[in-house]
Amino acid sequence: MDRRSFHRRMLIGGAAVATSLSLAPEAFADGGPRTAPAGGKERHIKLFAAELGKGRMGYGLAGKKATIPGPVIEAVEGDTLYIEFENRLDVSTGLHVHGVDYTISNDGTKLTGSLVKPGRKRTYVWKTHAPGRRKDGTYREGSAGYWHYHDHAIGTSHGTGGVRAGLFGGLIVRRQGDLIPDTTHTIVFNETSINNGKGHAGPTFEAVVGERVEFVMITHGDDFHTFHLHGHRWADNRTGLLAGPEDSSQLIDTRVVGPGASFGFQVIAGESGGAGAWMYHCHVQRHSDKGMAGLFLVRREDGTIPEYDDSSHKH
Ligand SMILES: [Cu+2]
Repeated sequence: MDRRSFHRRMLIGGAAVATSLSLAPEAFADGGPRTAPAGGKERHIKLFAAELGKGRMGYGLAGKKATIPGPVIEAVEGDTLYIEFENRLDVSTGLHVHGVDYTISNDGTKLTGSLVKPGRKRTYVWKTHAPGRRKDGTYREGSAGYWHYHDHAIGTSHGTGGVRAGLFGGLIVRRQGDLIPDTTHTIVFNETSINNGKGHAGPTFEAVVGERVEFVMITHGDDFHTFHLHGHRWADNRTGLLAGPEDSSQLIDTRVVGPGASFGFQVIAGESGGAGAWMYHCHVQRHSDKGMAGLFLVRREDGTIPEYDDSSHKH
């Protein structure tokens, strides 16, 4: 995105918030943050699983490379996702998803006969729904949330080998009107690695002050961790954002996470502390001392970062 137009958007967005404490989409002036459209669409995605060498495996979108973590898949409540999944591995695998609606034949497990043999394809159908009322009048929650998908077949019938190798990715289901970020990053604590990186260290994420940055945070493996981001905070609720002054969700900058869990949030990069090399890391000291940390590099508009020597951090 062009930085100048971005900066202009931020100023307008800031003014809108200052005059109205509501975050309802209609509160934004022209040029304010984008919001999620109405759901109800059919989304067709081609996803594959492939070897990445040295025992690593990843997911990729057709025409692109497989990565660890796999691509973030997005939907709006009411959408149906048709995931045409191709198994390029030499073992059977499947797609197992959390949080959304699917029939047992879309479970992605051996038990349910919903795996894909090497070289074969299968379309998994993931549905989502908006909040509503059941026939008995009770409230039914919607599908919106920060979810994830992963292998549930390789190594053991729980996918212990596949997940260890890197077969996982984020799934975001938005509610109509949810704020759309400028960028989204996935952070996966997998055993004591971050995104299966070398020496436990996580990737460097970059932003310019004022950008709306979203993080999807997933945990796998056998360990519990405490996710922490320096200089920023978020709300402990579905979106990570407070809806307004009456929203009593707790503001946090750490969150205890365990295997199979996921959550997400958005921050305005450097909103309160400005530009800087802001660390994110596991706050279990034994884990952070092993190197379970990464950087959220927030630059000034001119590209510089205070108190930070780029050259000393190049690996
Ligand atoms: Cu940890």
